[in-house]
Amino acid sequence: MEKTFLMIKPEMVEAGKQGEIIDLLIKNRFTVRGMKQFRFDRERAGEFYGIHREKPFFPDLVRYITSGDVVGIELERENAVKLLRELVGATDPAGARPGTIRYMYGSSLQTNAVHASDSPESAEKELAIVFAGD
Ligand code: FUP
Repeated sequence: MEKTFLMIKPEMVEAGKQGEIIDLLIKNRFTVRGMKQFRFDRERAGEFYGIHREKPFFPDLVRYITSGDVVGIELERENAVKLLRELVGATDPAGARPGTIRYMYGSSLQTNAVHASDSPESAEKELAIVFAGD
């Protein structure tokens, strides 16, 4: 069974929307294998978003993702990575299709509600960072 990783971002946790998102995942037949609410420090956030380190939006992205608690969720399903990306929708909520999480809950390119791994390799790396030492 394929694994993937979903992260509920700070503005969603702040708004108490975790339950709604988890409900959507379960309704879409993902199995929750692990879950953790925590706050990134700058170092771990930089590691998590390491692929974006040279991008102009990187400092802002780290400031935002360390601004409050997030919920990291290990998920399992056949074809989990692709199906979760479809459920999550386009990076910019303005371009996300109706029915996707980012269409329903996203409000800007930065505050786009959730993160989902873009490949099995990214999922493995992100799960290792988030659940390290547990
Ligand atoms: P995604 O894989 O859909 O989460 O999107 P990316 O990996 O391309 O981007 C990672 C995060 O950086 C996104 F959640 C949104 C954020 N971002 C910005 O804040 N500004 C930008 O100009 C581009 C992306």
